[in-house]
Amino acid sequence: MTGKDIVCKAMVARGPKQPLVLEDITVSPPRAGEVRVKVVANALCHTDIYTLDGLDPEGLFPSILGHEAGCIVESVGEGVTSVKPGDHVVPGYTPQCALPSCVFCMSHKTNLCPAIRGTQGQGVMPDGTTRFKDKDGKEVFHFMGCSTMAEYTVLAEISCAKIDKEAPLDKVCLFGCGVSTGLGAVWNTCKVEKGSTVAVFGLGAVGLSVIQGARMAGASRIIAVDINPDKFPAAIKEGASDCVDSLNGLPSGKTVQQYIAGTLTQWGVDYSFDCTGNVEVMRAALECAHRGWGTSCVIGVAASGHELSTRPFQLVTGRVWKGTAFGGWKTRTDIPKLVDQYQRGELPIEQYITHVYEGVGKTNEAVDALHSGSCLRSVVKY
Ligand code: NAD
Ligand code: AHE
Ligand code: ZN
Repeated sequence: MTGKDIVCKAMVARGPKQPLVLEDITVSPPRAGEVRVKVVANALCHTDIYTLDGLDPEGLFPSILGHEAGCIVESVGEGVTSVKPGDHVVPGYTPQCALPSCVFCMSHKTNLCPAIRGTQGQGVMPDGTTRFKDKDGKEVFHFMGCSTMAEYTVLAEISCAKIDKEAPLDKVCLFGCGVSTGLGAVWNTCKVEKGSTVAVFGLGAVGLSVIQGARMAGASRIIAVDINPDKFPAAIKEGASDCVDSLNGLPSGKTVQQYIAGTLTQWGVDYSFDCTGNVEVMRAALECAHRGWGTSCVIGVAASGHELSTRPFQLVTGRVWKGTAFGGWKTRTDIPKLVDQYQRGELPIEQYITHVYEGVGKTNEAVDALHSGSCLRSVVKY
């Protein structure tokens, strides 16, 4: 084991639906195969809030949430070779062990490396223990293998995407989750072709990045759907051709799926994406997909206990239902490439940063902003 304990500030999630608590925590040195990082900036994702609200069946308390961050390596544990102190990394909640024996890492069909998924879901490091203690010496759980609502955190080496040191960490932190997920859902999971028609349900950062990805893929028509029309200007800027207010803007007697497949289009869209986490919306997204071949992709994360339903006839008549985790990107190989694309000016992401805060202690304000409906991503700089 190398190094010493670090005492630093963190926002601790003490219980469901409670504000985060600013506390001094002790972060142990990284053990074999682990990396301790200084978190420079952390963006909030809807999944953090969903877990804080007690909706995640895997949610644990007390824990340190956060999984969309830009970090600098402080120290490394025994055997770590792919990063060194001073390197810049974006943590990935989907690791990439890259071992020839990992059928998932060796397959081009998926990014779902299961190497540490079991312990990650239990809120501990791969050896089954935590690196966080509160001021009373009690253990605090990790979250999604990241826990970036702390000034320092410990990651598995296989979760660290090493990126260009010139890239601004308070911007490229966004590649740690939402924006990468939306782009990857379009480019990797669905492989949307030029000329395709697309419908996007939910216009947060994930839905807007689906629109951005679809536009870049050459989609001919992009239908943007939300219950909050304030989201439409941003959707149009990203490339939406039609906006649908599914709460107050539908012709009477029509569901949103009937309006899209029947009125806006004859047979439905080639691709649809759920970016809400609402299972009724997931159903609508499937049912507005084109008869014979339309594909619908579930991105949103549904609350504990919620299940999908549709008439099997929808699938018999050629629609395909699929889903994506982190847009299919392989963390260590692909995040650095997305960052490079951003650096070259080919992939703008600043438009998603609507709120900025200074200091980890401001994270509750960032949470409130995300609840407000006017926020896409709030970035907290530590
Ligand atoms: P967000 O809260 O910023 O955006 C959600 C949007 O959906 C909002 O604009 C909201 O008005 C809209 N909405 C809510 N109910 C709706 C309805 N009934 N019909 C239409 N629109 C509705 O969230 P986000 O950060 O963009 O994340 C979106 C979803 O994606 C969340 O469920 C999040 O947990 C999930 N997510 C999944 C992955 C993955 O890998 N699968 C990655 C990141 C986020
Ligand atoms: N823990 C939940 C599921 C949460 C979930 O689906 N997470 C998404 C990422 S959301 C990022 O903002 C995911 O990629 N899941 C794959 C995985 O391995 O966790 C539950 O239902 O138990
Ligand atoms: Zn996320």
